Amino acid sequence: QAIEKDRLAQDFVRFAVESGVLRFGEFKTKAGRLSPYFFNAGLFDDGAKMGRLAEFYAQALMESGIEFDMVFGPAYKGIPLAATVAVELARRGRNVPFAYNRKEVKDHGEGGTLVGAPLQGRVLIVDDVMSAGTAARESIALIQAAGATPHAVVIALDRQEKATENGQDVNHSAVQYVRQQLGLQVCAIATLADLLQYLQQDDGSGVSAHHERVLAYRQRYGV
Ligand code: OMP
Repeated sequence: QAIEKDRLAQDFVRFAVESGVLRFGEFKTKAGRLSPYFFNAGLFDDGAKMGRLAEFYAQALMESGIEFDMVFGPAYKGIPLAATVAVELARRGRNVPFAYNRKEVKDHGEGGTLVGAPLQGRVLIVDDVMSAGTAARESIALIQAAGATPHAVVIALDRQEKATENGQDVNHSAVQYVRQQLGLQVCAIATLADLLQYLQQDDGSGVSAHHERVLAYRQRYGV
């Protein structure tokens, strides 16, 4: 099973690099760190790429054995993710309800901030990246406020870097915090370790040139 997961992760990293979603250069993260790589899920920008992405999420979820009653996509980037993952799960014989939130409260029409199926039972949050964990905490609070149980999180990429609390780096990652302190299960299609493994191989595409800088970044901010 570990081998399967490894293969899925390597296939996914290659797919993300080839789609131009995972890029190398100099990027500022939400936490203000200067990163030699950036994963921009918004660049899965056609039907084929979204379909393939959803297959990766569904496969990773099925391999993880995580149980859940419904999926939730946090605005904005989680919305198409939750929708397409729900479609892919249904295609694989597992039809579950899905919901998402809007960022602006609507005071007319249907009202409120939640759209889709009522939040209930064990909720699986579908999101793109976890770095410092700010986005995950917001989703968890929202699900709890609706009276449902935040049960698990599935993300495409776990950056495996130090979380921040009140602007200070701490010694655990956001994923570790969500797992250990909040008690949710977390499944990532790929991690920073998988990215480093991918960059180590010399397949002639030139990606190995980035290995050193990504490694230096991990030494500074990684857990
Ligand atoms: P946290 O909320 O700090 O966990 O950061 C997650 C968010 O960071 C994502 O939802 C993105 O907005 C952004 N992000 C990426 O999308 N890709 C990256 O490679 C890095 C980040 C980031 O800013 O840390």
